Amino acid sequence: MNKEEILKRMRTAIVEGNKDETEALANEAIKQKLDLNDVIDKGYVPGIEKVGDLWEKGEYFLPELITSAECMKGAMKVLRPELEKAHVSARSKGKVIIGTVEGDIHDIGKNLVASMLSANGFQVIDLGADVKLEKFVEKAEAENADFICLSALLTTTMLGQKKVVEMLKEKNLAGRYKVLVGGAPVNQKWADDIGANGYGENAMVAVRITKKLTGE
Ligand code: B12
Repeated sequence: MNKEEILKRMRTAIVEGNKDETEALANEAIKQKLDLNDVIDKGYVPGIEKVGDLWEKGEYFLPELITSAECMKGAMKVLRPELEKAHVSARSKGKVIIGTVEGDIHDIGKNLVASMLSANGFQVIDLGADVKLEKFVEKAEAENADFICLSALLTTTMLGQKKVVEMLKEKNLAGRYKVLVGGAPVNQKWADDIGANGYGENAMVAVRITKKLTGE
């Protein structure tokens, strides 16, 4: 199998949600000593982007999206040790701290956003769900992050997003991090009202906005 064939099959495997094939191809790429940044950028990422498009068009539903995101995670799990071993860091577009805010255990959407960002070249630090608000700021500081992504699915917990923005202001860190908000009860108006830098209605939009904010 030549490189082009491998990249094409990677795209297809992600779109079809074929985990075994996705991982087998990652191993094949390692065996053939292919440029792993190319493998991610030209093989897997176009696959997950296609999945996002199909989802936005209403042709794919949540189960397909989750399966493809899992495939993507599986591929990255195979590739990551090799990338580290070779001291070739994947071309990171920026560092993202993400989590679902305190009091809220919904994490499906947050996980999708984290996977999509990671698949699109961002270094993602996922703090999980029900995350103490101070932890977002502490972790962003400790990791020298570029973005803080806050997910909230409850009308009560979305207030946590506002509090994080306020916390940043209190600590004179306003503008230091780009804050993105999302979740079912959240909208652009809310993002504007609380002074967040962006709102994404779904994972693909989250990627688009994050890329835009990095100047891409
Ligand atoms: C699944 C679900 C659950 C599961 C969660 C499982 C899990 N591990 O996540 C369980 C059963 C545990 C659950 C529990 C509860 N739930 Co619930 N849940 C849902 C449900 C049906 C789907 C949520 C979901 O996963 N959607 C699919 C994902 C893909 O979509 P998403 O989360 O919106 O994420 C996308 C975008 O919003 C965006 N996005 C998300 N986060 C971010 C972040 C950033 C930065 C960006 C840019 C974008 C972004 O991208 C994502 C991917 O495309 C919703 C209904 C709904 N319509 O949302 C109710 C819902 C959110 N739940 C609700 C409630 C009330 C509860 C409970 C309080 C119920 C109870 N009485 O115990 C508890 C909450 C407990 C707690 N403290 O958190 C209400 C909230 C009402 C409100 N207005 O506050 C809803 C709306 C149901 C309803 N109509 O009443 N729930």
